[in-house]
Amino acid sequence: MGLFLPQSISRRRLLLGAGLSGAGLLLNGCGTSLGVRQVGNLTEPLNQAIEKLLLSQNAVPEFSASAIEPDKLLINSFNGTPDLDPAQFRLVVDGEVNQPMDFSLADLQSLPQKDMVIRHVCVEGWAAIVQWGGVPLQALAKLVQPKPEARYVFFTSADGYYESWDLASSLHPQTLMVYQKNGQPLSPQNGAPLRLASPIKLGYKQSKWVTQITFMNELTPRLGYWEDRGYEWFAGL
Ligand SMILES: Nc1nc2c(c(=O)[nH]1)N[C@H]1C(S)=C(S)[C@@H](COP(=O)(O)O)O[C@H]1N2
Ligand SMILES: [Mo]
Repeated sequence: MGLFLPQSISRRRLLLGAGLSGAGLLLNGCGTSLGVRQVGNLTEPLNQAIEKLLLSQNAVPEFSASAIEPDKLLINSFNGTPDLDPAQFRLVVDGEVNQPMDFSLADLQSLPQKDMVIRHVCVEGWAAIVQWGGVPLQALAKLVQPKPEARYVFFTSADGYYESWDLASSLHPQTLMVYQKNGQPLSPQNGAPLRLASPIKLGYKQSKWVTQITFMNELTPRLGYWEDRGYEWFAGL
């Protein structure tokens, strides 16, 4: 993956300032391992469909930190814990976007952090109030700029797990890509370096060990690991 050259940034800024979309003009095909600190300064409007969607979404009430139930979050992994080196980790964000990118863990941690205390609900009959800390998927979307046709998001995990979400749920203000649990770095068993967390979906939608997030126009026959074994796709709470 190429570096994001300052030269490219200033050229990009120039083009954006001139009212051009900047789509696909400036970076090499495989995207960029960021200067998030620099890119974060570039504020671009999302496409109108997404702007409208973001405005329409209300936050679910959160719990206070004293409500956290540290012992109640059970480990639920279909295929053990994959061995991921946080220093080598990259999150690829691609698909139907104007600007595919990849992020190191440090890149993600340099973006504004959001913490939330929410209830995690597993379909197997247990639940736990958990604090998660990370970056809203919405913020990553603002960087990669989904195309107006994007309607779904596909999450690929390092253990062979996979999930697809509708765009609205993916861009909900409390749908986060998290690297902290209960104020501590996420443990490997809970999905480190990076997992999904959201109060609006059942536990099986919340992929651990996420390595790739792909915006899509259509769903593929692979809906999700558990969905392809009979579970419901939307799985809203
Ligand atoms: N990659 C991956 N993500 C996953 C799973 C899994 O097996 N692999 N299990 C899911 C299920 S069913 C639940 S309830 C939660 C459990 O998260 P935890 O193990 O951190 O409590 O992770 C979800 N995400
Ligand atoms: Mo679950």
